[in-house]
Amino acid sequence: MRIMSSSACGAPRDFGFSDHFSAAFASLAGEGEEAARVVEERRGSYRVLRAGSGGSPVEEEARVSGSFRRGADSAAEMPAVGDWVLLRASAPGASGPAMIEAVLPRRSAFVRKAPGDTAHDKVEAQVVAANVDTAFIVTAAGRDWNPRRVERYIALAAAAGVRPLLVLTKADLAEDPAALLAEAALVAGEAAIALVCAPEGMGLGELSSALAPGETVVLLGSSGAGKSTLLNALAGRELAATAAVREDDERGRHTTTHRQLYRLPSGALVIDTPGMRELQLWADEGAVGSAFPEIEELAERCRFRDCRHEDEPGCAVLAALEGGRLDSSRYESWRKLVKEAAFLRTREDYAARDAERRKWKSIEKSMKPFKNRDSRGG
Ligand SMILES: Nc1nc2c(ncn2[C@@H]2O[C@H](COP(=O)(O)OP(=O)(O)OP(=O)(O)O)[C@@H](O)[C@H]2O)c(=O)[nH]1
Ligand SMILES: [Mg+2]
Ligand SMILES: [Zn+2]
Repeated sequence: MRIMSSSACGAPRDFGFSDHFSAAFASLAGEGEEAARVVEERRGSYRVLRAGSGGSPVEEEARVSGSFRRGADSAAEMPAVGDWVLLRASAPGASGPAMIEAVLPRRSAFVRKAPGDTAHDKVEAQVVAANVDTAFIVTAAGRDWNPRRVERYIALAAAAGVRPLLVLTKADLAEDPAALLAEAALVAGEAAIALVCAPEGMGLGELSSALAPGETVVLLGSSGAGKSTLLNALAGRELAATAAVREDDERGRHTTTHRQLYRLPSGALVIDTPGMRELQLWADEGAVGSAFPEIEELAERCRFRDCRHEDEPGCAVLAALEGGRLDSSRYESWRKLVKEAAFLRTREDYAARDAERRKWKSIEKSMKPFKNRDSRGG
């Protein structure tokens, strides 16, 4: 096992290689394996960044090794942008990509339900970004504004163990910025809110607390919300392509097509992502609850500890709702998301059990030849 010297650590540190990962690396890395961070992913092919010989960062192509692929039980275990991985360089003189042998334990993972998955018996998690400190929930003033979608993102962030920050873009298009901010405050829960106009550099200072050197931020939001424009404004140069939204409905054109991690001159790391077409919840009821702190606070005063806030006597949530102290659309939204999370949990249990069953089946199968030989007494 090789422990990285502090000089070799220079480049990984610049990419968020904190003590957490350095400890994991020290205990897990095998001979000839280096730590590298996944900076780009396109359909099973990765680009990773590692420390070069002189300590300067080297970016290269990588693939997962055969043994890694065979050992992975689900899509969520595959490397994702932001992951720290154990990398084995291609043999000296040999061409071909380096091999990813393992993913270091994640500190956080932004997970969503894989899109287009309507089968009743299968639910797959997809890791959108790993080892993220803050999620910028990017939403534009105008027709992109959708408080219900923001609540979903905030629940997802809570489930990921990631701090959410609501970024309202296109401030110049807001008819009534004060009203927009007030509406945002209603759904932001404990998340901070920033109103920005990236092309003019307005409001960017409010994001600086999340952009300290070595901190990782992921940009999430629908296509055309202005994620890549924000990235470029923060970087001070054009790192990612942007394109005008459609005139008729203000929707984006899915300009960004893959997830990629960039390093800002300030030393912060920003993951730009493609706009999501559908945002399905991958959160438990606890994470949903934390997106609705006002309901959680009221719930403490319900008569029954396991109150569902539906029709129970002495329910403080229902009382606040009737008294107009709790916004009814917030209550409805909370109910909907809790139901969704509960439904997903039953599906998830099923999927987990099914995966386990299949695993044992294949182990049994591979043991059969030996068993048969035994029974023949050979
Ligand atoms: N008026 C105005 N336009 C903006 C602002 N920010 C971004 N835009 C424009 O919005 C359009 C879409 O911006 P992008 O940055 O490409 O959006 P995106 O979120 O990256 O979209 P995808 O990559 O498709 O997910 C571009 O034409 C930007 O110039 C803003 O603050 N004000
Ligand atoms: Mg983009
Ligand atoms: Zn109650």
